[in-house]
Amino acid sequence: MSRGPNPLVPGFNPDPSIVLADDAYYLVTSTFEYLPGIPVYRSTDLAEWTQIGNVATRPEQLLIGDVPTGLGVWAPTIRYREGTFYVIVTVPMSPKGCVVYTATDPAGPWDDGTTIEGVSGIDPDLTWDDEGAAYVTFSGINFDGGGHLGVQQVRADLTAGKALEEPRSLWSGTGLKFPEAPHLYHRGDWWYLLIAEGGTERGHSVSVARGRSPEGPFEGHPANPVLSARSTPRPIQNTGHADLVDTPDGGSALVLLGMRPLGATVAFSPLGRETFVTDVAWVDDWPQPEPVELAPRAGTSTEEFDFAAGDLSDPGWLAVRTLPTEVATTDGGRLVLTGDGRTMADRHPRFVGRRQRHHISTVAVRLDVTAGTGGLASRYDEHSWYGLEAHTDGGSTTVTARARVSGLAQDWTATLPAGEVELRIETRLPAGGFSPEAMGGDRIRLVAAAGGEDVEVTELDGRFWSAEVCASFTGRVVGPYAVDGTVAVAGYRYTGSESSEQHRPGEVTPH
Ligand code: 6LW
Repeated sequence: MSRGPNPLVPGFNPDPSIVLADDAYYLVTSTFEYLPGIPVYRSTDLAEWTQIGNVATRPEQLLIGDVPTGLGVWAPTIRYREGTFYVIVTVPMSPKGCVVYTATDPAGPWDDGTTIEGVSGIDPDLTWDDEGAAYVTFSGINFDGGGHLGVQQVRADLTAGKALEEPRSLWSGTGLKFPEAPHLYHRGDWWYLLIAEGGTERGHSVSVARGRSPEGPFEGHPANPVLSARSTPRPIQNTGHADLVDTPDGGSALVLLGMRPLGATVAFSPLGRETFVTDVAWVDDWPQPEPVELAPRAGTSTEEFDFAAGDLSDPGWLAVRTLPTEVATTDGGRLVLTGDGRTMADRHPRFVGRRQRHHISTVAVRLDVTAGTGGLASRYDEHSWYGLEAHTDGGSTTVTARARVSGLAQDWTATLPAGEVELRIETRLPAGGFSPEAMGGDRIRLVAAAGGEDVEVTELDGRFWSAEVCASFTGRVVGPYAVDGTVAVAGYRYTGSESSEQHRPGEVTPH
């Protein structure tokens, strides 16, 4: 039986990196233009995870206040050595560049980070040789337009923040595009170099090489790539960007990113790139990963916030290019957002949200919109979002459902009685078979309820808010926002579950 559950850490959680330290596992993922940056998840059994904090909880740690969408925090690596946790990451288009953070408690606080000069690229890995020399191995990129340089490496002084040599080229895979996400491990007599290649889309793959020293030379596995879902009907696609770890039962496993596409033919992934796990066997001193199997947790997962004091301190809240506490405050058991005219189409919306983690989900907020205009939105980025916006004026509340896809805009309006309004975003699996609905992504219902009335304002085809269409590295983040005046949120409720049916894009049914 394959290891699970899968997804292991659901929702927008790409580029996972993992470390085992003192009988606990710690896992970090990418956050791009969101703050706080780099969630830290903890597990003692490699199966159930709790977010215990974030690496970047102070804006000066990342300097992404104006970073272009999709850049920001890319692909962290977490490691542990002699009582200290290290996270190394690149922050493209921020002055931080390639930066190493340290902490003695992975829940934080983490330090402000030390930039390593002389590393031009993405996806840095950190390891030490037997003498304690630090190696940074990365995917080299010439940001002045020179393109991809393959996997490179430098010895580095982490305290002084500089490379100790010019980058050297290492083994860079089998020739597929974008050799990236390198991780180096010392096991027995070998150093293993694990990389991703093929790009983060359907061709994504894991390849491995080994050598006698961290600097190589490395020889590739004869059957590389050792893992890929490309051109298969597997329900988990895009598998790659892996990190190796020992399992509690004495074996090995990879954590890696993947996507769960929906739709009958061409398939769309509403939740973006998530974190998965799979077992690894060792054959002739080579790692041999198992295919990644879908194994969602059973039952319904619920999260509820009533905004009694301190509720925004939960580490799962996100805001765009700023901290959630800069956008919203709690007051008298309510979350208060103040608008300044900016909408969800702005690069700095007055919005706080949480990851959508299940295909079948409902997010509901209860709002007082007598002193302002605002609502509930699901965001991929400022070009791609949908939601419900409300304002109470006199005896009624006007609710507008808004859908935005890269410059295309459509609105629908409903009128409800005045008073507290509940706004709900509900997502469901697409229909089976070959109906027109089955050709799209998930089905999204935008619902408003007030004064005993429950109105479906519109239903949307979720393909337009999927990683494939949004061309985005992120996923859906759902939460309340304000446009004008003040909007008070009395409660936030998330429920999510998965179907036990396996969706296999493009699978041929024998008859
Ligand atoms: C990441 C790279 C990639 O740095 O996408 O999955 C980039 N592949 O390895 C952003 O997540």
